[in-house]
Amino acid sequence: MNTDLQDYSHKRFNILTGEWVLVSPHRAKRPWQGQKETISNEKRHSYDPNCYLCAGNTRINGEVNPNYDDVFVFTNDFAALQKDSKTFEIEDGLFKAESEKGICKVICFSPNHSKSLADMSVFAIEKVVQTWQKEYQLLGANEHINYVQIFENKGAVMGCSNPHPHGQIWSQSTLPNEVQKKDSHQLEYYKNKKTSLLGDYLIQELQKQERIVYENEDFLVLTPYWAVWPFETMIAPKQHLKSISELSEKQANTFADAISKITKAYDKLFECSFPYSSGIHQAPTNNESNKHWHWHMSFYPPLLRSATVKKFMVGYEMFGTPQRDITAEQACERLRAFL
Ligand code: H2U
Repeated sequence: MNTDLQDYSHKRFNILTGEWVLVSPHRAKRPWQGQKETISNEKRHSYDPNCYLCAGNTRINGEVNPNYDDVFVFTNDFAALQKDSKTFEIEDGLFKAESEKGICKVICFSPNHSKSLADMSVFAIEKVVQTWQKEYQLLGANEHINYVQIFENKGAVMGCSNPHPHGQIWSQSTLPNEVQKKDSHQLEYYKNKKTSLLGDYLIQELQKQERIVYENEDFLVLTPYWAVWPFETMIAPKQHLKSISELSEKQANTFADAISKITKAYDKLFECSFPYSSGIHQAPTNNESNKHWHWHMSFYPPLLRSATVKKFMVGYEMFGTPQRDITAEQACERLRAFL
């Protein structure tokens, strides 16, 4: 390993977004007298009569959830994007706006209110993966849907409004900012080399063996070289696949295994139900070949030193560049201890 990276301030390049992250390994020991989060380790009941996501309960709009057995999907009652939004474009001098259509869904991972993905069996997570695959295809088939964003906000510290295990799917006409960046960098690389940018990166990671947290037959879980969040990880298929719809049945299972392994390790790291935002970036559903896309899932957890000390993305990071103290290699080593 290049020890300069562990001792001196430096910046690292994110090949997918074209952005830099500032790394300050010498700073990890600074004292903390700032805000401490309250992380609840209180055991929840498997059913909460007041939860709008529990089976058989009534949602805010009056609709009753079915008595679902595993995964349940419904259209978000407070959707951020409207399916029938009027089509318009405004170009008024320097004022520019465009209409945006979309469909937003909520996906309940389990009827059991007390669980999170980390507590669920690989078999149960596989059902979530299969539902993601189905929704990606279903939503993507709509004429006005060109991108499907699957994500989960876990934990009150991430702004999650309900502890019931659930995620969301927002689908829309155009590519969101983060996806746009990854689309253009992967395309440029693919045009030049005719290989997958992320695939070639994974080969290099396998050779180095410095940032791989977990590996199974089909997937790598790693702390990316350019990780921004202290314990950020990525799950990526070794095979060059554009989207989760290309996963075989076996790969849906090994993907579920990778999710299970990393979420369990997270919970063990600070002995709490580890908060994070996770999301899948994959090929747009715009009827183009999108051969340059190599799908992957990222976990962005906010916790820094313990269950109660979180990282704030503020100050220099808002005005300059994201910055981290603990290196990706150190984070990998700490997570690997729980696998
Ligand atoms: P978060 O907890 O991740 O914020 O998401 C919960 C989502 O559930 C939120 O987007 C939706 C909210 O709009 N919701 C409904 O669609 N119906 C309800 O009855 C309550 C919440």
